[in-house]
Amino acid sequence: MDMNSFKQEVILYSKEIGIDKIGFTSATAFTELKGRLIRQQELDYQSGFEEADIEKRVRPELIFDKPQSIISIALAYPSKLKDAPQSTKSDRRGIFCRASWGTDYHTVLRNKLQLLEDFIKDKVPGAMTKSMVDTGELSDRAVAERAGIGWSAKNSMIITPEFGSYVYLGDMITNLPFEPDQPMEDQCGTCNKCVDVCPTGALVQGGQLNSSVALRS
Ligand code: B12
Repeated sequence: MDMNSFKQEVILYSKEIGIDKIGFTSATAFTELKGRLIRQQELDYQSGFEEADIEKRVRPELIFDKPQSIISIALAYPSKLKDAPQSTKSDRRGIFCRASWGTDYHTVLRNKLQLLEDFIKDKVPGAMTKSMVDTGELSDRAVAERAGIGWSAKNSMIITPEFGSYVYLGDMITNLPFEPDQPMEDQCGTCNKCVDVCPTGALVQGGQLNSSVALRS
């Protein structure tokens, strides 16, 4: 099978089903991330939501038989509410975090990944896949960064040139040898505003978040 043209087919199909960005990376170990995760654990900077087994987080072959590639997807969420109801003295309105508007993002991304899995399996009999969104073993950001979805920013988010950081991420491990994409260059440069103004000080330094502070406040 010509993997390059199949990759293009997968990209085209992803657009059809409303995936905003897609990238491909190898399934090799996330070696740099490992040290990072150990350090976060030692410092007690973790949130408790992370997969506890660090080896599983950084070595895809521990959670999938003979992995060859990982597909990363990003879905943008709206950052502005059209015709937002005004809060008035007699009719007070609360403000919900924009990331919580609409259907739970886990459901939305899982459904898109399922469609993508069905498409791949239909075209390539014997294709194996394992998808995850947020609650899986892998670091969704580390996958997205390596697959060229965006850069790993100082505020610790993956920032895309198109949608900023307002994207949710999902991953699919496969046994197909898709050609990997290139990671994107860091675009934070010397800007340090997020760290300087972080109201709780949870951003300890560029790229490092102390979750225990973030969750306490
Ligand atoms: C635990 C967790 C949290 C914790 C801790 C967040 C954190 N910064 O670590 C808490 C509860 C605080 C949290 C909050 C939020 N989260 Co959260 N969270 C996760 C979860 C489950 C694991 C993240 C993790 O392992 N962090 C540990 C750090 C160490 O690793 P990492 O961020 O994954 O990977 C990066 C760093 O390791 C860095 N890195 C690696 N080596 C090195 C070396 C150096 C020197 C440096 C500087 C950096 C660096 O590069 C990696 C890739 O970018 C992921 C889902 C998943 N399974 O991955 C979602 C996830 C990261 N969260 C997400 C979101 C949307 C949020 C919130 C915006 C939710 C909200 N509305 O408030 C906030 C953002 C807060 C923030 N600035 O991070 C998205 C991020 C999307 C994006 N664009 O980046 C994810 C990917 C969920 C998803 N599938 O979409 N989250």
